[in-house]
Amino acid sequence: MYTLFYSPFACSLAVHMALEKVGNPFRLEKIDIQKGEHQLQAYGSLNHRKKVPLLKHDDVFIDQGAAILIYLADLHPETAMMPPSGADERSAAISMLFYLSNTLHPAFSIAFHPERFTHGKVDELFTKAIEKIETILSEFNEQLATQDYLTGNHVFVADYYLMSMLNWLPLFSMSLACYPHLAKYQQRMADLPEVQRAFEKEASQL
Ligand SMILES: N[C@@H](CCC(=O)N[C@@H](CS)C(=O)NCC(=O)O)C(=O)O
Repeated sequence: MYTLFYSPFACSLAVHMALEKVGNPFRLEKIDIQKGEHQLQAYGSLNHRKKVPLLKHDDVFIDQGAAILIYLADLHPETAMMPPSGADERSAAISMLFYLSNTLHPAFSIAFHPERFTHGKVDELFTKAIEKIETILSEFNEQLATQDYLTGNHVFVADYYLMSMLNWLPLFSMSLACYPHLAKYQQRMADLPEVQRAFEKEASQL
């Protein structure tokens, strides 16, 4: 049995989408980061890094969103959430997942909490983070002019990860108006049943 420790509409949403795609019963444990529940001892005893997502799979605990996504894709090859080892598309799919996790997600983390990352000017760091996000959105917009999903014409777990982050743009008064291919991509992703189920369940938990 899987248990996902998540906060509504945080990056854990990507893992939620993947679990919906797998389709086996799973439990959701809400750790509301807006209320600081991730800082509480009860959660810290499960995940000393005090972040979501955390996945419990029987006796195994695994954190780091990208790692969890690969873990689930590997355990459920029938879902085709990652290209299999040896497939031509595998390198691009892994590379994209790492790019999201080590470049785009940290830019959002800085934009959310610039004060955590500098002893200097918070406003300047915030502006830099937003510029980084815009640069990456432009890059993806260009790629999506000629393909339906991030690394081609198949949905892989990196798409769930990006989808969870696109949802944060309005929090920074940003939109996809200047990124038409990315806007169409967001709609295409929003139409997927696993994405719809995850959104609906998390919206009901706000
Ligand atoms: N490196 C971690 C980062 C996870 C992360 O930053 N999660 C955020 C939610 S999107 C969180 O728990 N934030 C709470 C906080 O930083 O106080 C991963 O990739 O899973």
